[in-house]
Parts: sequence; C-alpha cells; structure tokens
Amino acid sequence: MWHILGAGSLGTLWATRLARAGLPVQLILRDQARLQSYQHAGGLTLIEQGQAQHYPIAAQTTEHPQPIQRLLLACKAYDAAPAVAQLTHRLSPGAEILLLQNGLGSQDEVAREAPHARCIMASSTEGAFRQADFQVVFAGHGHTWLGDPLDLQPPAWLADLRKAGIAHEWSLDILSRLWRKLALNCAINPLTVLHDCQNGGLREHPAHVACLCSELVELLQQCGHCAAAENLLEDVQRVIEATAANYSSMHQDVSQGRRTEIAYLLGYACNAGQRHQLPLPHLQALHNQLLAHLNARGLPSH
Ligand code: NAD
Ligand code: KPL
Repeated sequence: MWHILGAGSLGTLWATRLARAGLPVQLILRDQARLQSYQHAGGLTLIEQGQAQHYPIAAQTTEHPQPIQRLLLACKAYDAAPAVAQLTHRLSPGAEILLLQNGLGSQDEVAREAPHARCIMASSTEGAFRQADFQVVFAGHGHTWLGDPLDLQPPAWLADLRKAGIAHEWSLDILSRLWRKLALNCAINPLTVLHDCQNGGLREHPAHVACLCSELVELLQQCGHCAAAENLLEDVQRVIEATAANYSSMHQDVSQGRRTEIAYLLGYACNAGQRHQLPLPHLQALHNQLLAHLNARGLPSH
C-alpha cells in the first residue's frame, strides 16, 4: 500500500500514475473538511497533453488508524516534519518514508520526527501544477533520483515505479544531487523574484549570477560535495537558456502570494556557510534582500 500525504501537484502526479498501474494507493488528507471536498470531487484528475483522466483513489484523514508501511510525503518542505509528526503513531516497524521535498533541511527534520523509519530522499525534475482543487496538469516530463545516504541498498518497491512509468534512478549519492539542485535554485530563483523576471531575464545580470555561483561552488566544496560543484556556472547558464520563458517556482510562489521554501534553499545555504565559517557575502546579501522583499509582501521569511 502506498500512503500518499498531500493531494497537491506532485502528490497527484504520483498517486494517479501508481493507481493506474493497478497499485494500491491511499491518499492522506489534512482533515475532515478536506476529505469532504475530495469526496465531492470524486477523485483526482490528471491532465496530460490536454487530456483529462479521472482517478477515484481512496482517501482518509491523518486521524485514520490504518498502519502505514510506506509513506510518500508530497507536501512542501516547511510542512514535512509537522505532517510526519501527525502520523508517527501510525508508522509500522520498518516503515519507509519517501521524501519529495525540494531543497535541504526538511529531510533531517523528518528523520528527527520519525527516528525509526527509513527515510528515502528524492530529487525530481518533473513538473506539475494545480489547475483547480484535485486537478493537476503534468507540465514537464523529467526524472526522479532516489537515495538513502544511510543505506545504499535500493528498496524492492522501485519495481512499482517502473510499473507506473515513473522515470527514476537509484542514486548512491543523493545528497550531492540535492545540493546541486539547491545550488541551481539559489543562483536562479531569488534573482528572478528580485528582478521580477522570467529565468531568461537573468541574461541581463551575468556578473551577479557568476558571483553567486562562485560562492556556491566554495560552499559545496567545503560541505564535501565536490562533484556537485563541478561546472556549476555553465549548468546555471544552460538552465537559464533552457527555461528562459519560464517563471521560477519561487517567482510563481511570490507572485501568487504563497509561502516560499526559502528556508530550505538560500536560508539553508547561508546557514551551512556560517556553520563552516565560510564568508558568503553575495549569497548573504541576496538572502537579506529576499527576506526584506517577502516581508514587504507579508509573506513568511522561513
Ligand atoms: P503543493 O502545494 O501543490 O502540494 C502540497 C500538498 O500537501 C497540498 O495539497 C497541502 O494541502 C498538502 N499538505 C500539507 N501539509 C499537509 C498535512 N499535514 N496533511 C495533509 N496534507 C498536507 O506542492 P508541490 O508543488 O506538490 O510540491 C511538493 C514538494 O515537491 C515541494 O518541496 C516542491 O518544491 C517539490 N517539487 C515540486 C515540483 C512541481 O512541479 N510541483 C517539482 C519538483 C519538486
Ligand atoms: O527548479 C527550478 C525552479 O524554478 O524551481 C529551475 C527551473 C531549475 C530554476 O531554478
């Protein structure tokens, strides 16, 4: 049984693909009111290449007593540990939690909340967004890397992902993957918010992007992730070109008045720099500017 917490973009993308492959799925929703709206909608809808397909997947609230053996945590980074705290009493011995959160920091928070569960981290380049409640558009095909720094043995249920057509790879160095993605996000997302531009708008700010990348490279090396530091600037430039017409996820969050995952991206990078006594003046200044920007819009700074 796949218990999936969070019927948002990624939760829906995973739940619908697993369910249509004939695998048992149970959604976990926040409370009775949300469960009622879900029952009213009659299931999840996934829209792929303009075609909507409806999946009447079973759902329950966090309060339900059913034991959980495998939990896919598909909420934002700041919701991950509080969500797991609501479910710890339901986790079976030997339970596994698959963490889909972007950035770093939430994985450790979850592991502290559920010390007996195996935590498997994921980094995904798939893209999905919510068109309406319980209706999600599969916007960008991508790849998901999964791994567990404490146990390099892949779990047997990777076969379920193959069956469900979820492109994935077991990574022996998932932390480096997460750091590399975090570095890309730190070099691109905050600047797109501050300049209020699409990713391609950063072509106008090559010196600033280069400064940030050079500090991020030092940070990655200092944190022991030298492979994740290789050719970072070139990769950032490549992503800026490849996604020139897109708004970054952080830009979308801010422009729609949603809380950002800043604490798990730039905030995490700046804290790591302080822990290593590594001065990161440009990243720190960017962080301060972004915090002021969020404050001015009444958005949380954590
Ligand atoms: P989302 O906001 O669309 O969905 C999160 C869902 O979790 C929401 O429906 C929310 O109500 C639910 N939730 C939160 N706390 C809960 C609780 N205690 N109980 C039950 N439900 C709860 O978020 P998303 O876009 O799916 O992103 C999830 C994570 O995946 C983020 O860290 C994001 O950065 C990452 N990510 C997203 C994408 C994407 O394309 N959407 C791509 C790559 C990575
Ligand atoms: O992942 C991204 C995001 O917008 O969050 C990209 C496109 C890589 C920009 O950092």
